Amino acid sequence: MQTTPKVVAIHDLSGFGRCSLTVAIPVLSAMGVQCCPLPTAWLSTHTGGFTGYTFLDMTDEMSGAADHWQSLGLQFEAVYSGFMGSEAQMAIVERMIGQFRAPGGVAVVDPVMGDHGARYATYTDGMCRAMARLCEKADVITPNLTEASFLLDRPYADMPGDPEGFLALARELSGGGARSVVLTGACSGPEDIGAACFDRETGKTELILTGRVPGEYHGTGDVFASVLTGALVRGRSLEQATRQAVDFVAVCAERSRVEGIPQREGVDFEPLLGLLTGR
Ligand code: PXL
Repeated sequence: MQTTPKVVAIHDLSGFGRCSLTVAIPVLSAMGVQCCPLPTAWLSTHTGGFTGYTFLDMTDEMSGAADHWQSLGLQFEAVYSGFMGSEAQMAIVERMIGQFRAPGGVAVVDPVMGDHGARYATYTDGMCRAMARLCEKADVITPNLTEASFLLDRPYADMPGDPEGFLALARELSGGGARSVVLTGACSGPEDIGAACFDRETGKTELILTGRVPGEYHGTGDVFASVLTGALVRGRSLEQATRQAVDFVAVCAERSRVEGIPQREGVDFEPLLGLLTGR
């Protein structure tokens, strides 16, 4: 029998508006992966499309939790991080990669910082600089185009819009092949959407696309990175994992469109979790 792989998921816990841990836990569980959550902050809702949300920074708890886990000798097949609550948390995640990534395991950093050219409300310049440093310690990063522009300290307006440009950008973000990159939001035109990958194992780049669903939903990046992480720890190649993530986000977006789900509530993924089981 294959043992159940374990992933430490370091993201916020937002009570309403599917994203972060409320996505990562069910997605990884459905994929047959044990998700061990380490919340970076507790919010009443996520910060996109809501006002007046509460925000409890969990920085002080994180180091203590890491110390406890170390005393237990825990190791994880993946250390997977997303939305951060403070600048200091990036250094804690870096330490956790060193402490907890099992031999042959993977550190997936989703450098959650913003979208559509703008930073998320709670992010500062210092946090974005610290996130760029954390990405250097990752095995796989999953930026969108906005986050790519922050990581490279380049205007969003200068980000590419064509397949060759997306592929070149994915390669550039790898830091000379030091890490694999899955750049989300890449496309070949208005009809499709997906990701541009650079795989450091093969040195190859590839565009992985699907039909574009009209509309926009919050938290799709978190669904994407969670499926990708689950697939990687289940032994899939970067290309296979990206294909599974691209396809799953597309069916979730399509269902949400058909059901008329408000954008800020995130994608209606729960009834679709069965698509992830046993694959
Ligand atoms: O999906 C990214 C994300 C995660 N967590 C929180 C957010 C956002 C984006 O707005 O606000 C709390």
